Formats: sequence, structure tokens, C-alpha cells
Amino acid sequence: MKRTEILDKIIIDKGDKIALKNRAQIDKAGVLALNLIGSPGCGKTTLLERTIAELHDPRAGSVPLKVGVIEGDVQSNLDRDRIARAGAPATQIQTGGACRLDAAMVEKALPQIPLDKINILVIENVGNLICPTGLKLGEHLKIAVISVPEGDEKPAKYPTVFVRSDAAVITKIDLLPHLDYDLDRAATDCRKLNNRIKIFPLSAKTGEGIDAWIEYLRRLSGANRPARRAPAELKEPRRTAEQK
Ligand SMILES: Nc1nc2c(ncn2[C@@H]2O[C@H](COP(=O)(O)OP(=O)(O)OP(=O)(O)O)[C@@H](O)[C@H]2O)c(=O)[nH]1
Ligand SMILES: [Mg+2]
Repeated sequence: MKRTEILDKIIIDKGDKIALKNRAQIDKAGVLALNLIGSPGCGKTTLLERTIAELHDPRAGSVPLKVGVIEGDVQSNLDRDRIARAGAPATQIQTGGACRLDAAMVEKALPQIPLDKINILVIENVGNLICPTGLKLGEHLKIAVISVPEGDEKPAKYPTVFVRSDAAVITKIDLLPHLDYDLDRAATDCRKLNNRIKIFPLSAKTGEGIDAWIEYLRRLSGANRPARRAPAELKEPRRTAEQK
């Protein structure tokens, strides 16, 4: 192993230990934790605003679920303020230049979120489709977010996030009539990379497709209550040799 590779490994191992500590804290509270990964402007915060509205104030017959959010950006508190306006506890990490969050940043941010009062913690990673994919933060699941204006070839060109994610949200489908975007191609390419990935085409603006996404979160959140933790979805998905 080269010296730089050894240093990288030491850093990643240290980060993984902190991620495990974060995860233990999150599990103790019976909270489901998601790491949301997508390019700048793909629609992560808008998806969260819609998700918070649907889960906090559900239609008759469903129990409300409370969401807390750790926002990650290079600079500014803009996304934290949006989430706070949507009615969820939120805190902001400013990386000061780094293109992804790491477990130590999340460890510092966790005390700002009342884990005992929420069901789902979402960590919105820094807008980037590559850098955030390699680091564990303490989440149960990674969720990839891509959007129609980015183009349908994104899964083929940026495969790693789709290999490592449990679900892919394809957002801004309200723009499909205006753009040459082949939804089937994007979905097929995601499944070629990861045959267990769940795909949710939706529009956070119009609400089309949002029900399936909300139902998915409800099911996962129920599965992470302490008494019934660790069903298949909450374990690392098994990869084929090609996907590793
Ligand atoms: N038409 C349409 N526009 C959307 C949708 N979702 C988000 N947008 C718009 O896309 C732009 C970026 O949305 P954000 O939610 O801020 O994107 P983001 O991924 O959080 O951005 P960063 O945090 O900077 O990485 C905004 O102008 C949103 O209004 C959607 O479903 N349809
Ligand atoms: Mg955002």
C-alpha cells in the first residue's frame, strides 16, 4: 500500500468509528436516519419541505411522523432556515469548502436535534453527486436524488451513488413535457447498477408521485422502532461482485 493510501485508510477508519457512535445514538432513540445525496440544486431541500408537510400533517387515518434535519452546505444557513420554516427542528453544518459531510461533523451537529422528539432524521449532504458517497455518517440508508433537468444519463455517468443507495428519487417530473428525459432509461440504468434499489419518480412541486415516497418512509420508520429494529431494509444491501 502507498503512503497516501495508508493515510486515507486511517482517516476512513477513524470516520467509520465515529459513524458507528452516531448510529448507536440514533438507534437508541429509535430514529430512522437517511443520508440524502444529490447534485447542487437537484431539489433535495424542496423534497424535504414537501416530505415534512406530508409526514407532520398526514391525511386522515395515518399517524403523524416527526422529521429532524441536519443540513450540510459549504456556506450559509439558507437551507436550515427553509426547513425551520417548514416546521421541523434543523441545524446547519457549514463545511467551509469541503464537498461532503463527514461523521465528525455530524457528531457535533447531533446534540442540536431533539432525537427523542423525532421519528426520522434526514442529513442533507452537501450538493455533490460524487464526494459524499464514500463516507458513512451514521445513517441507516443513503438516498440518491437526481432531477429531470440534469439529464437521464446521470446514473450511467455517476454510478457509485446508485450502487450504494437504497433508493433513488427522480424529482422534478413536472418538467418532463419540456425536456428530452427518458425516465425508463434512468430507472433501468439505476437497476443495472443495483438491482435492489427502489425508484421514486416524483415532483415536489405538484405532489405527483409523492405518496409512494411517503409510504416508503413510513414503512422504514416503523421498522426502526427499537423493539422491531433491523429488518432487511436496515442492513447493508448485498451487492453482486460487479457492484462492489
Ligand atoms: N419544477 C420543479 N422545480 C423544483 C422541484 N423541486 C425543486 N425545484 C426547484 O429547484 C431549485 C433547487 O431546489 P433545492 O431544493 O433548493 O435544491 P437542493 O438540491 O436542495 O440544492 P442545494 O442544497 O444547493 O444542493 C429551486 O428553484 C426549486 O424550486 C420540482 O419538483 N419541480
Ligand atoms: Mg438544499
